[in-house]
Amino acid sequence: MRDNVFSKKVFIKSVKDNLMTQYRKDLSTASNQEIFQAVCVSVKDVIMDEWLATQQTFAREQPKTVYYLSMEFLMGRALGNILLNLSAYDEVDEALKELGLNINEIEDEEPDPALGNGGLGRLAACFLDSLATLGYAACGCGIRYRYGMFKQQIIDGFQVEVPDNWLEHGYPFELRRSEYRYEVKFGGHVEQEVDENGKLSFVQKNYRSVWAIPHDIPIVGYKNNLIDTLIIWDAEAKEVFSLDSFDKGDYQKAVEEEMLARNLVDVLYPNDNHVAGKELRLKQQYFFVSASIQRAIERFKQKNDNLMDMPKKIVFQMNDTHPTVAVAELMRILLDEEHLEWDEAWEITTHCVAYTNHTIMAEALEKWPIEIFERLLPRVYQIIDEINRRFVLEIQTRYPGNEEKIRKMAILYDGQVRMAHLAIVAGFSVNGVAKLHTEILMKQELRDFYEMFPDKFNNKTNGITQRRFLGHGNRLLAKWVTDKVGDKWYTDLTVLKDLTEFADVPKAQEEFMEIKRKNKVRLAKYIKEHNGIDVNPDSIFDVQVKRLHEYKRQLLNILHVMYLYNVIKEDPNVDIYPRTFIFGAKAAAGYETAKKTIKLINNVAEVINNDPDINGKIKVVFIEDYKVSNAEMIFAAADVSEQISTASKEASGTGNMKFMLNGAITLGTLDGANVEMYDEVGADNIFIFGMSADEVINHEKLHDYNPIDIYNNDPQIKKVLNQLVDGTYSANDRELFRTLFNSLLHDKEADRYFILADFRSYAKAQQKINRYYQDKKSWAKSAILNVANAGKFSSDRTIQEYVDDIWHLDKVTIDNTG
Ligand code: 26W
Repeated sequence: MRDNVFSKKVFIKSVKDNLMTQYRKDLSTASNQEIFQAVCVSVKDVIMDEWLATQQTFAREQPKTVYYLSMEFLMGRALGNILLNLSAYDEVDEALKELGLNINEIEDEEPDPALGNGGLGRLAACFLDSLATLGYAACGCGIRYRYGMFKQQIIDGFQVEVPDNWLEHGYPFELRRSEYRYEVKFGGHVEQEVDENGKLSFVQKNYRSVWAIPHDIPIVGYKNNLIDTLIIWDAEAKEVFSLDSFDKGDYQKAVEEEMLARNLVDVLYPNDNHVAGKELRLKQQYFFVSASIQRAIERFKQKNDNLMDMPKKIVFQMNDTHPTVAVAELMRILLDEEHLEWDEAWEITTHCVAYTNHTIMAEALEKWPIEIFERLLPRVYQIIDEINRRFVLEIQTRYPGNEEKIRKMAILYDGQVRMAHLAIVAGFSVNGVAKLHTEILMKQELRDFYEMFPDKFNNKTNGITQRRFLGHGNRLLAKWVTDKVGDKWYTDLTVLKDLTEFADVPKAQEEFMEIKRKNKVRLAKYIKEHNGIDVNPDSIFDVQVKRLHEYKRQLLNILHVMYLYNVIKEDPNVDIYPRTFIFGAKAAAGYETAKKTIKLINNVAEVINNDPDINGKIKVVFIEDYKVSNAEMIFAAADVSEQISTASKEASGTGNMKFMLNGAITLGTLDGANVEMYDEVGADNIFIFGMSADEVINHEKLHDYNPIDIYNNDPQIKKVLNQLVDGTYSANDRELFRTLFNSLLHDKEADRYFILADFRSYAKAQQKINRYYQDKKSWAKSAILNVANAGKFSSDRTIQEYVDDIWHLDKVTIDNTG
């Protein structure tokens, strides 16, 4: 069937027909958005058949299914990716050309569904792509936020948040399935009842409830006819509120349920690695978790009659602590609705749920006040209380008389529910996302739990999908790679190793650098259009794109730019190869220091870019609204990848891998997955600087770090810091950056991310890069070797490890002849 629709002729006809039936327009009168919608309908026709075939195969073969529970899925645009995975991209490209259309412009019409903040959400999206491609039954479960991650505008150098109304024109790839809705209950109180068999049961009374309505989004496997599903849940009021309900009885209840449904899924919390502790967020968590578990159990029961077999067919992977209320919700359903005994329910739960930790940042640990929990989820709270009671007994048996252990490990403590503890106690697997991260969890953060449950702990180093981040994002390099080593890399990234032999070949080096240059020209054009800044495609593109957070140290990067500026001002002939420092980052709306850093970057850009003395040596660009769609283009164009977090703070990082795959050379600390990238690519092809994780952790323990000493003893650093408050970058308001200045020198925990401690070592590494780039051959060789050694960082590898060690899924093949 595919061949048919994607033969050029059939496809063109189908698009034209769709334009006619949907809009009564032809190509000459339709807008690009209308053409985009028409193209999507044509593509959807193909998908529908395969989607159905996949679901039928799953129903028949009953493979074990992973339910990936995640508050965030940062999918990025679907059209291009779907075409690529259907192996129809080139045909559609040509077909559109024949119609006088440019596929990129059509793709640009798609809203970028940004239902996530950053790394964790994008990882979930890569995982779904790999699951489908590897042939596993998977169901992503998330929330259909009406407003995703805000759009960022930069106005006068400041970040301004604009709502992201991604559903404005309708989302062509979702399928609303109101027939599969579930009820989710909040509030009220619990009553004990004795049923007809004399058994005690717990019933939630006087609650408010909403419908959870699933919307299915297809996850198209790469050339294998398999289509998995991402379900995003929308909330709907149980009955449309009308004034008539005066008569029907509970007016107040009707109003409250209407309000509940209306607000529940309005907006994604734009915090990354920082909890806001808002009650609505807990409601969101319970809402999508409850609906997803209800659905999983219902599906299971359609074909199985023994619930004790659930662990053979279902695994729930909890993406960080956000969905860990799943533990108690699963218990509740098994106890109250399926009428199992506690021990049976616990047996099932503890073999069905697994937990991934994505961060060691203390401020990201989710803890909910018991008061909120109890009020919002009274029965779920009772169950958590009982899980905690039993767990505390276990601690006491294991460590008699050791109150300290209870204090440190209990799930309920100090008036709070500690979600990570709940996840670890109930989960049969606890994993970190890079080797170093997992080690830190086992030795420091979760040490007591590791001691008690060593077998639960394991590492799964993150990965990225090469289909989107090379195949789609960097078509030129993808073709070059295929020419050199064949196209097997689409499903086996380790074949990139075969590029090694080309690293030393001058012709290959030239081709590679030419592709990089073309990608830089493409990005330069984007920057000109979006930022109005001219950049030189022959300069080094030095890029830091990621969420703005103090631990990621964008401040270190920009302070170094300020330092370079001083160096050039002092000696205009200094040997500095032209460099463009490119930033892209969103700051959480309430994160003042992060927002100030954005303003600083923009003000530094303003000063430096307009100073004729600089003579094109350095330029600073802040790319507005960094998101998945422009990220693909940015990775492709980068020469230097800045991965400069304070060692021990970045759990893994995944942007680092995307840059590497696109042949950028990493400038980084030995943090997160950088450590493993270093192991793969070798010391000659990566620039490492700064303190090690152990050193950082030691300073934190000893409280012996004093940034003032560095400030006082290093005149160049002193000068840069003083420029934060002497008007150099804020002539009209010298106090503008005082908070940044103080955060480095005078706050209680001054420079808690060791920026000054690592500054010299960073500057030195930057200087090495300056020299190395001028040796074009060596640079090209290293860059090619980065691509060649990126094989490990495919999310296909990661997913296969999850399957082998945690999920134990069955491989499925879809027969497409039927
Ligand atoms: C509750 C507030 C909150 C929101 C988001 C806390 C924590 C988060 C996420 C865990 C933050 C996040 O995205 N973490 C990133 O996860 C990536 C995927 O594993 C890692 O590569 C990054 O290092 C990690 O920061």
